[in-house]
Amino acid sequence: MSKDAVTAASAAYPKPAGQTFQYGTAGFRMKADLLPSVVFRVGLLAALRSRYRNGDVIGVMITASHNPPADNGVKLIDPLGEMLESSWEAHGTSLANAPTDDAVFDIYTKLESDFAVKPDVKARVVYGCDTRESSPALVKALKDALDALNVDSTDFGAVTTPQLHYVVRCLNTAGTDHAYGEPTLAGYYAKLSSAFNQLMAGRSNGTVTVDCANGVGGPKLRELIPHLASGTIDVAVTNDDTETFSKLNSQCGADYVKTNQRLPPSTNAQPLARYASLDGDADRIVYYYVDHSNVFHLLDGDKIATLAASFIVDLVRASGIDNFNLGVVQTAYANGSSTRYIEKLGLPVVCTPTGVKHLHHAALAYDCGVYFEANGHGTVLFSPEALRRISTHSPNSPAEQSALTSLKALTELINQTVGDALSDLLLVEVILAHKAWSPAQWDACYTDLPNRLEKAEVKDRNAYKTTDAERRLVEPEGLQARIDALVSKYHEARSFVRPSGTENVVRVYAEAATKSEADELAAKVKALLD
Ligand code: 16G
Ligand code: ZN
Repeated sequence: MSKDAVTAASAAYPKPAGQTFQYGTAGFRMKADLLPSVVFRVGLLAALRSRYRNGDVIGVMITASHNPPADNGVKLIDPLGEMLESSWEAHGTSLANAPTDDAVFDIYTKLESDFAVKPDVKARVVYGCDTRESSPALVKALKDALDALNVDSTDFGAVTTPQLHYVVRCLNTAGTDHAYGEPTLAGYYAKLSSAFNQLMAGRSNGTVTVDCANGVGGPKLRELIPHLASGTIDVAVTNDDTETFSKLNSQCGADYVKTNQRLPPSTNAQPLARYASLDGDADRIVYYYVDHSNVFHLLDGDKIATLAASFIVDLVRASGIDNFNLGVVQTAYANGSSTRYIEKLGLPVVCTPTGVKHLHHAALAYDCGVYFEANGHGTVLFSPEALRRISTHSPNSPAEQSALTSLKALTELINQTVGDALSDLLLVEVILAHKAWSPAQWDACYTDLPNRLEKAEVKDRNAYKTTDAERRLVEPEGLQARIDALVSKYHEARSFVRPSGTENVVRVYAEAATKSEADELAAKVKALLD
């Protein structure tokens, strides 16, 4: 590696003056025009990480998910398709904040020597982006960094975030006994659809209408649909205009539906028909429907988690597999009714801080860990031992055989690297088909407590320190006691305050027995902040 090559390439991407960057919960995310230097330096970090991992393939995804069209972002994907190991986030932050090209190079070489990275290991990186107008220029910045370091790199173009996670895992497991699949989009569609078609054999589930947030999920869902066996489901694709950049995540998409708890205005909703919305990079999904009185009902990540957990538990029992440990992982945002429902099912449930990496990590503790954020990001993980037991179990009856076959197919249908809206869509469709449930029957499992999410601009969000999986504040001192005092005045109430990991705000969540109580509690807690 030559210093000149790196500093000369870096000079084309000067750091904007006066900006401080931080690798946060979802990588770097901000207005796209501030990002070229950050993306260039993330390219260097990806190369270093790959070499540190002895040439494992590292992924770089350029996306700002559900954020507005003017934003963009970048994050790294670790070898098995997980989020970047948290201890490396700080290295991303220090590279991004290096004031000069020389400083960039010095930090890179210092990390190289601190990690004893061997000089002869060749880095391998794959990358992709969502459909934003700013993506091609950022991809170019990334490619320039990879080329300056002579990295063996592959451009996957516009892909969903989970598709890139899938490819990374496939590449790193190829030829092993835990090979994950063919490392191409064709391989991804083949894997999901063959599992889906097997699970849907002889079943038909009617129409589901999918709002694609005018993001990359639209074209990718259209690529998936022809692989689904005819007669199984009919997927009606809406909000899939990726040419008009300003439409991305605007008045549509999973975040819009979840935050506003209402239909995208473009929906012509038919009573009891199924609707789903993806977010801008298709790693989140929520379902919803309107009833006969035209009242909107949201089926969010909590509802998906409970649906999946109860279905899998039933299949495991019906297969004759015992001592199988299934747990559900949620965050503080999970509706209190969902938590109580899971407890009633007799399943363990744990709460972690917000952010996929925390949930994912906690889910690894189980034979089968079901994790979802209420906002619709989630998946199901099967441990290697659970997969081994499922594949070697001998059924004692045709009924056990049939349940076991379904269980095996489910492990193929679910994207186990990260929450994946396309995989989750097929999962929900399969479960509803097996249970012959309408969305209203699904919804009837439990009734959400009314809730309210607010954000507050405060002087310093870093003054807010939480504990107990973000459910309680330890600082500012005395504030939690005042929140507790308010909460005690309402029925079935709960409220918490946490600093956002992606925006310069503090979030306030409240739930209570009635809508007016939840709204009032949220407003009163918000009024305590400064
Ligand atoms: C990020 C997280 C998402 C979380 C959100 C919370 C990942 C990939 N994404 O988008 O899971 O719900 O942050 O944002 O981890 P907040 O900290 O601003 O509330
Ligand atoms: Zn997303």
